Amino acid sequence: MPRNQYYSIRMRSAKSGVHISGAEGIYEKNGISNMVKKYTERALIHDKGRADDIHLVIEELKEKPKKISSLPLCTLNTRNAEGAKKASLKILTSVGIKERAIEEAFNALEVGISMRGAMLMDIEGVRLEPDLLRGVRVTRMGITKQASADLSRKLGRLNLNNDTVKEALILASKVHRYRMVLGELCISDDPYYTTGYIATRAYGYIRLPRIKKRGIPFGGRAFFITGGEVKDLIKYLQRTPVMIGSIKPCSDTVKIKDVLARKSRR
Ligand code: WAQ
Ligand code: MG
Repeated sequence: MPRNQYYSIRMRSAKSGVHISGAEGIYEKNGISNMVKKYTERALIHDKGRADDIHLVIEELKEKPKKISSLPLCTLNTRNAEGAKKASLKILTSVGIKERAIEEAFNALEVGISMRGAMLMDIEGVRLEPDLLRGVRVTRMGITKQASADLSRKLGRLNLNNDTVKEALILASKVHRYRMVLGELCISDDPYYTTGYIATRAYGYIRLPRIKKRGIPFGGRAFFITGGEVKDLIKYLQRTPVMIGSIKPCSDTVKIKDVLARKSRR
């Protein structure tokens, strides 16, 4: 038996046919049973209700996960949805995404159709994903034990050490590693989770508090992409195993002008 064999564990749950929650990670063999327990409990205890249908997949990875570092994280002090949108426009247009595309993404996320995956949009806002209802799901990402401990410590100082933030940062770090991806907008579909984020390779992961009002049960993700093979991008997002092996700085509330001035290099 080879040592350091890795497994992708994925969970999704539903209640009366409606999606409740999903989670995933990459683990070594001796971590599997613990995670199966954790993910099952998560599906059974959720703000959106107790799942009546839980799917767990445990898959041995044939490919060694690619190790990358996380995006740096910070938070803007956005006061409401309008402020969050304004900040998103400022930051995302500065990396070449057209205002029209960002408006289009906000509109699509606000109509109330929850997709399982993310929209892919070109910089003009034209949708490029082959399945417009489902979107593209990013899978096969995880974090090493050491990096996870480091991330918990860094987020803990900011009072942000929870699965929602950690998992979103892991997902975004995988996504923005791919050159074709210019930016991302994310709003949780959890009715009580009102902080969203935008991300770009240069600026990192930028949290946007109060991007939606409490009680709204939908959200979504949009990846803004530039020229290249969409097929290859989708294959990377869905299939290439990637693990976060080191953590970039996580900072407290920052001003938008500081974000724009301080581009990190990856
Ligand atoms: N791949 C692509 N899209 C996804 C995936 C995935 N693996 N998982 C979820 N989505 C899409 C889908 O349309 C969901 O409705 C939407 O994103 C939101 O998913 O730092 O919890 O899991 O405090 O509800 C942001 C954390 C939390 C901000 C985001 O997203 C912070 C969150 P959710
Ligand atoms: Mg959710």
